[in-house]
Amino acid sequence: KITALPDLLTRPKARLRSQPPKLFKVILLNDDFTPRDFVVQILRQVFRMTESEALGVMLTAHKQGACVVAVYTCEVAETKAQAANDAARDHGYPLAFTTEREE
Ligand code: NFA
Repeated sequence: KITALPDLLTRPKARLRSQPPKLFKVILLNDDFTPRDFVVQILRQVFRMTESEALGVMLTAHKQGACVVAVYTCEVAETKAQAANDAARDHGYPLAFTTEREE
């Protein structure tokens, strides 16, 4: 029985310690048109937030102009931002999420 295959062969997602994944922030941008409840709904559905977490992020973006929603690996950040932007467009709202490399 083989017991000593390297991680990279037995676990496709394993990474060398010397190459941690690059992280990306998903950022929620304020606008004057998207209803607050819709923003909260998207944050809950796409970013799996609780009601109070979503309310806090929505209100911070509303007051400050933008708010970091969460930090993910590149592919997850891009996919979630795209899903949220698509849902907003489907409903005719200008709501926008962007991604930014985490330093
Ligand atoms: N500013 C929007 C409003 O007053 C709510 C909103 C918050 C939109 C956060 C986008 C992001 N209806």
